[in-house]
Amino acid sequence: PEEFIKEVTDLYPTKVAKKRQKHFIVRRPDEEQAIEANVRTIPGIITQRGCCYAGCKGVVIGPVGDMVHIVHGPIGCAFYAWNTRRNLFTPREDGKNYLPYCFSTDMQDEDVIFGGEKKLKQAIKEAHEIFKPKAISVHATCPVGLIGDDIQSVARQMKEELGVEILAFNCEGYKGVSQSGGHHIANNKLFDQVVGTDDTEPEGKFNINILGEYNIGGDAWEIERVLHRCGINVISTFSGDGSYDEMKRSHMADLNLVMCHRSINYMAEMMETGFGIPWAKVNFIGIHAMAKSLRKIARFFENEELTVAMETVIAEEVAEAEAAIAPYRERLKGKTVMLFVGGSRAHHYQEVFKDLGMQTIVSGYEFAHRDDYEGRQVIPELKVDADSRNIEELKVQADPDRFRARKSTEALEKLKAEKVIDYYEGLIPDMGNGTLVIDDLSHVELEKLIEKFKPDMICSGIKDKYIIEKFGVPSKQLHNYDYSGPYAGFRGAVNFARDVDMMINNPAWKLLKTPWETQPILKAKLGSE
Ligand code: CFM
Ligand code: HCA
Repeated sequence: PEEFIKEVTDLYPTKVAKKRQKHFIVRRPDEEQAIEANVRTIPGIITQRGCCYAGCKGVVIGPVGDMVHIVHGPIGCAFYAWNTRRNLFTPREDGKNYLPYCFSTDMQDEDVIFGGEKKLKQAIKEAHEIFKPKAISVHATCPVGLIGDDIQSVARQMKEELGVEILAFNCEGYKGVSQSGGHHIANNKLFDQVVGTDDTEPEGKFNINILGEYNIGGDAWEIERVLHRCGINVISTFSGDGSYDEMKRSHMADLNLVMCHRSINYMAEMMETGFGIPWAKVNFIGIHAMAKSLRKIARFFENEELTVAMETVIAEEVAEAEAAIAPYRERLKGKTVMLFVGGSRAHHYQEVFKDLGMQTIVSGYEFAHRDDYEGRQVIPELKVDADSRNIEELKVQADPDRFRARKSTEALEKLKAEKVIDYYEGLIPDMGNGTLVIDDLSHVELEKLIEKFKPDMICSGIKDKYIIEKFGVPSKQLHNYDYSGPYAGFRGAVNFARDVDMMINNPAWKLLKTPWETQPILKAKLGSE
């Protein structure tokens, strides 16, 4: 692997090579290893990353199905975020579901020159008149920030005029260095304007929220199915199958489960400071990861009845899922895989591959921060650069009326010491000796990885799926699941095993000849050297 890093970074001009080298790690379990992450992608390099607007509207806010989400900007930004992320939603009693719609101000040259505020007001008014939603969100795209439309003041005015909550997000695409800034902006406003605004007592005995679960391909439904069987009441999910009303009362929960740490750790921390709700990092991907996460919940509640119920459910569900994946495991064990996905799945999915006897040889995130790689203990030493300073950090204090300690100080300290709450160890500690970790993988690096390590499968996204497959390697999309799913939970793991087997063991790959096997290809160096 060391040789590989040299070979691949030698392809770059010297300055670029020096920068990129810091984004590679050869895993050595006896060393403490640091990686460069959450910094600007070098211009000219083909990255898999997206923008701030994608992180705010596309990822965190978009899945809330009973709100109207208006994209303020030229139509492309709205169009490309229209039902492309496979976040599914079940309408509640009111039957409202706006996810199939695409709402946009469709900004034209004229609006860019003379300002788009009038058009935005008109759009909010129309959406309100036609659909009467409980709340409306407004998302700013790049030109809105450049011309200086004051969407916050428009939101205030229209809230007053129409009497409906309006959340305006200044998530212009260029803010920050990736989607990640958009997650933070989305978390801030949800915390500020939504969470803690309805004090209805929850009905369940063990009340939780699931944070950072977006119901891609129905994942949240499978997770909830199992939690309900155990006797857990899910007040709200941020934000898969998410409902505005449910998020308003999420502060009544006793525990927050954090699935995707990257996109929602801000909310977990703010809810802990503001309302006293501890959080526990979970991973529902893979049979054993799912069982382990359930046991963490049982440990937190320390209730005999719940623990017994959970163990019964685990025993039944594990046995059923193990039996179902056994034939696939037989055909998949020993296969190698590489994972390059967003900010959490490159870690989570390693567990389901372990269930299948497969080995992760290279892994990396697109836009995660160092804590998602190295663990949360590095947070105090993280550099706040100009790009991060660009994103507001809310100063949160305990809510004078709503803060409630969920357990005694001693009990909480004990759970912290046991790493049950407020703890995430990151991806790197789980990587095996000699494996590679690569941050913000570039296109040329991906091609070289395939040539050098010839993996049996690469998990990635739409930007590189077909390039990988042209190399004769099957590529599984871990963002949209190649239109399949759910993959979370016990039954999800079985679906995943079936789909991976279908891909890897498809005889078609053996028939495929890549162009360089039959004809010479040009070799060139990047840059001016
Ligand atoms: Fe979290 Fe996500 Fe992900 Fe993410 Fe994403 Fe996604 Fe992802 Mo695509 S919130 S970081 S910004 S788990 S959209 S549901 S699949 S890159 S690994
Ligand atoms: C995004 C959304 C995305 C893209 C997936 C992909 C998703 O980053 O804006 O590149 O295939 O999950 O839909 O991550």
